[in-house]
Amino acid sequence: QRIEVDMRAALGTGQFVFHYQPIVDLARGELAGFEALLRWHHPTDGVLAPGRFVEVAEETGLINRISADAILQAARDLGPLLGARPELHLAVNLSVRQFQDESLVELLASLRAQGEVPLDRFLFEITESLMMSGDTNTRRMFDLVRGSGAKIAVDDFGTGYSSLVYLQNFPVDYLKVDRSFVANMLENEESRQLVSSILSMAKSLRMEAIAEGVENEAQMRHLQQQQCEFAQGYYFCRPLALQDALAFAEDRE
Ligand code: G
Ligand code: G
Ligand code: MN
Ligand code: NA
Repeated sequence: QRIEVDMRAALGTGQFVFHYQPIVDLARGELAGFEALLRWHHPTDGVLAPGRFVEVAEETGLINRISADAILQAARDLGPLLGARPELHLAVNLSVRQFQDESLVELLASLRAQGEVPLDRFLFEITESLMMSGDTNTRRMFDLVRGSGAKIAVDDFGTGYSSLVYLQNFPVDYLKVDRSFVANMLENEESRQLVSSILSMAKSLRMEAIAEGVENEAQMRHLQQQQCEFAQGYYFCRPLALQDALAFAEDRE
């Protein structure tokens, strides 16, 4: 497969970088952090989104190196910004395979050794399927990540089949409300009820909620009224290249 050959050649060359989507604190109307979204600056095919390459990266296991490189680079890039605004969080997606791999331990150690960004500024986004995998290593990894001070969010919450028991058994800090619910919540009573259930579930479990895919002011206001703590989406901002993310953060000071 050409893509795999290209991917191996790209390792360590800086072709994999993050774009950053702002996450806003709804009560304060302030920037709370960024979600890091992987992009591949392919030498001939342009800028590729994860949909084009993450599956192959996962199958080949290359995702661990690609992601670790990108995260270490992000920590260096964001060091000065986080120094100026220490309350910012950087949310990073980890697949099931990444979360269960020993290289996560090394990554946390490298981040700590690098010292640019304290680990408690990181928020790792995992999927519901990770909690259901039953892998005995998962629990150990959870404790390791939480022990480092990093936070954990469950991404796309509500689209998987996780039961409440998993949420009780795993120490999770945030639930991310899947954007499909947000997209429909003002027109569709069921989506609205779902969003409101997820928000109250988060509250009763002492977690905070981050709504994804907010595309207009009406959605933003509804979430604010429902006391959803954080939101992201095109209404606020698209994912930005590093320089633009820095400018965005400076504007909000
Ligand atoms: O912009 P968007 O196309 O970036 O992202 C599409 C999907 O790819 C999202 O579901 C997101 O969770 C996933 N994704 C983005 N960046 C990463 C990453 O660094 N690692 C992993 N495993 N998934 C990512
Ligand atoms: O699954 P993950 O949540 O990590 O997905 C992030 C994906 O959602 C990225 O592909 C990102 O580009 C996309 N995205 C971010 N904001 C919006 C939005 O407001 N609307 C839509 N449709 N997609 C969004
Ligand atoms: Mn995500
Ligand atoms: Na998501």
